[in-house]
Amino acid sequence: MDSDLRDRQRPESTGAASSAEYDALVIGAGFAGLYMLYRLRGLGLSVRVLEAASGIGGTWYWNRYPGARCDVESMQYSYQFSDELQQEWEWTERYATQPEILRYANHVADRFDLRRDIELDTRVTVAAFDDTTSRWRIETEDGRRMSAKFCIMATGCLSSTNTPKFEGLERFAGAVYHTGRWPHEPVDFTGKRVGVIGTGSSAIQAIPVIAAQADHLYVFQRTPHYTVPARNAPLTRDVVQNIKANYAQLRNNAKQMFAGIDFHLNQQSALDASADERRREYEARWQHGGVTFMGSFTDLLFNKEANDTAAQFVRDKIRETVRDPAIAAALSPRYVIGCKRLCVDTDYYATYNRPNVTLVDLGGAPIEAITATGVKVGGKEYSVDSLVLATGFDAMTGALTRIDIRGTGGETLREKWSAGPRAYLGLMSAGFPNLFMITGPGSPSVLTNMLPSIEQHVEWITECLAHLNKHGIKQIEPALDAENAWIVHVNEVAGTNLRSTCSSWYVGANVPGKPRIFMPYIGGFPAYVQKCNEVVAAGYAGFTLS
Ligand code: N01
Repeated sequence: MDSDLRDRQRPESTGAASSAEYDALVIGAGFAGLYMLYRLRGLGLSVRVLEAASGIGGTWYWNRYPGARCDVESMQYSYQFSDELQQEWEWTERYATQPEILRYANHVADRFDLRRDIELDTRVTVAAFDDTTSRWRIETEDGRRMSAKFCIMATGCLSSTNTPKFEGLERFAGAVYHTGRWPHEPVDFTGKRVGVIGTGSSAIQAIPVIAAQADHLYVFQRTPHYTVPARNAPLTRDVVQNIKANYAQLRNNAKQMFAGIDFHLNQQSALDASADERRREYEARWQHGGVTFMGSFTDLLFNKEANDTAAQFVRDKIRETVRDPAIAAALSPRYVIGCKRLCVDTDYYATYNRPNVTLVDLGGAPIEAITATGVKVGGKEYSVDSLVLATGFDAMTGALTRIDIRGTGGETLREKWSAGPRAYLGLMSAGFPNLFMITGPGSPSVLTNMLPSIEQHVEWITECLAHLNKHGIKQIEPALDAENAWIVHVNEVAGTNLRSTCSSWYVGANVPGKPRIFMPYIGGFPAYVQKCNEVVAAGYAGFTLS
């Protein structure tokens, strides 16, 4: 790397320093930040990764709630940039548990000697672009300052937790846990009455495990979510060896798929199939387990009538599983299946047959209040000793807007995004030169397997920085018209998909006051990658390089 990119390089890459200067600062040490560090080092840049947590792993560091595991299969929810890594690492279950994924992240950090450039317990509060020096000034919560030519946000899509302003929450005398900020010490619910608020993916994983331990569990449900069985199981030696022998093929197949996951997508329309054929297909996928249920037919997310057939199949399963018809009805969603993110569970519906579990259906109404001893709903108080808030995240934008990010002329990202996020390809936002986002809003991100999406962004950014260096370019940012055109496209594509039709965190509906915009790009991983590659091939079309 020549002096253009390294002009203010720190003399060495270990140890903290005040007012330190780097080529690049990466915010976040989850899977995105770790790989970004590895690649930037490969360019010969001085890099520092700043991480708010006391350990690496991002979402897998924080989300330690009972039952937490990934619902993308472990052999695919892993890096592919190093064949040695993917050959040597041994996943033990079809869906890896949170501790196993965290061990994997730590293994990666050690294997590639990443830790010496990561500062833990370092929360970034300010990132401001200095127009005179063309550098990003970073301030941390503990008052340190650093600067860098490039600032890369690896802050995650689901990392800023959402705690609704429940009236009286601060008065609750028992323990309160958020699934996204679970304590590191074991939490024992034995003999306790526990209240879980929320029934999204986190709750659906936690509820069966907490129910098996607690004296009594109350589940406060605002909206029922669809969930399909995981059918988790230990990975056999044969399965692992077979995948490892053909890993490149599997990874390539996955890249051709909408969600970046290799699986069999039935190309038939649900409406062209007979009722019997549909039942057989849904049943086979239900028995197989996992999110690939939505691949039963090609039009489930494009045609409401087709979608209804899948939704009805799941409602029938709920009725068959849950003995009390009134509870089964309350657990049965009526909206488009796959609109809110499809959940994957182990024994979720069956848990409602347990005598120590009570479903409190809010019927869309708000929780009235939290008292010192319980949760008040419809004039009735449910006494609990502990509260679990499984209330999700300020998704996609929260981790970015809670940092005071200031671009050219002092414009804040918060102001710019006040009516919804605006970014070109979800990678950069006009007015914020040399600031990159990994899996930002407007990229496929949360609609895909996050690992290949992260790798694609990291590799795009790496190639971009190498290009800038090669051509002596100091600054890159999107042209406003290209950014606007991309947002129009993101919205147009969203409008063709049933996923944009309900209240979900994809549209910011879970956070009061958040603008309702479908935030991820729903055109699919292959189309998105093609667009990114075309932009590069055309000399970074849509970007201003100076
Ligand atoms: O959060 P959520 P999550 N009063 O937003 C309810 C990923 N993930 O943490 O549906 C009462 O889905 C809210 O109700 P409603 C995955 O992408 C992955 O579960 O808005 N209730 C909902 O039921 C997932 O989609 C994995 O009406 C309130 C719940 O809280 C994403 O993270 C595992 C409320 C929040 O559900 C987020 O999942 C876990 C209020 N004021 C998570 N506010 C795996 O890979 C909110 N709720 C397995």
